[in-house]
Amino acid sequence: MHKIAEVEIQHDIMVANRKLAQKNQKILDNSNVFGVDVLGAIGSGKTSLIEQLIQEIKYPVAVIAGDVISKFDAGRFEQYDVPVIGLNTGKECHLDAHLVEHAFHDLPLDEVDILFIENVGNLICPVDFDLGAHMRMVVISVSEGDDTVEKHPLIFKDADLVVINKIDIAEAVGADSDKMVSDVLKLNPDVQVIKTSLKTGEGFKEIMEALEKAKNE
Ligand SMILES: Nc1nc2c(ncn2[C@@H]2O[C@H](COP(=O)(O)OP(=O)(O)OP(=O)(O)O)[C@@H](O)[C@H]2O)c(=O)[nH]1
Ligand SMILES: [Mg+2]
Repeated sequence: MHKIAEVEIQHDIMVANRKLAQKNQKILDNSNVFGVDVLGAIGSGKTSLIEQLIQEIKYPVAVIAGDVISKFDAGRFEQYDVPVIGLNTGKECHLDAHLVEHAFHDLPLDEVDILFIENVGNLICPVDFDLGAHMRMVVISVSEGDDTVEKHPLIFKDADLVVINKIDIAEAVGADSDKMVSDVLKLNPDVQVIKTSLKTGEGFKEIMEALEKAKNE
């Protein structure tokens, strides 16, 4: 009996979130904003990647930074003089469409072309919570181990772009980055997978091109 009630509540939450996500996408579309949900493993380089993109992208950019507690990542983005909203999720391990909609109220969306939404770092909870973004970019790194994709398949099935970061340290941590690429493609044959090092710059240009292409589609 107890289990049945839990499933129903969960179901309602998912339905409500999907509706709000659709509403969010309409809000973005009305302001001509391309939304990118940046999700992936903890410490894989999500903030570092967005920081570099902010500096290179020629369009006006804004960021929503999701963290369990604190405003560490929001603080990192603020130094680039772009609109930033830090969202705390408290005990939750993911952003949801309702939280993101609140952040929209405090962003000058009509002056923005690309909105990056950095989700809470992990490969499990954010999967089911559509935020209304146009693109899901999943960032993992070799330091989580080259079996990460096999162990957490769901997040890769819905990804529009997968970044495998920190290839500069692949040898040091004994990870086979090519295996990680082929594991992603087994789950999602059409997705673009880009190997990067944000330390050496390898692969960064391809991410810029992939974003530009997706934005203009
Ligand atoms: N060697 C190496 N280190 C990197 C690379 N990219 C990021 N880092 C480092 O990895 C650490 C974590 O980077 P962040 O950008 O904070 O990672 P994150 O995914 O935003 O982390 P959370 O928000 O806490 O989940 C930092 O010390 C970065 O300098 C890379 O390509 N190579
Ligand atoms: Mg971060």
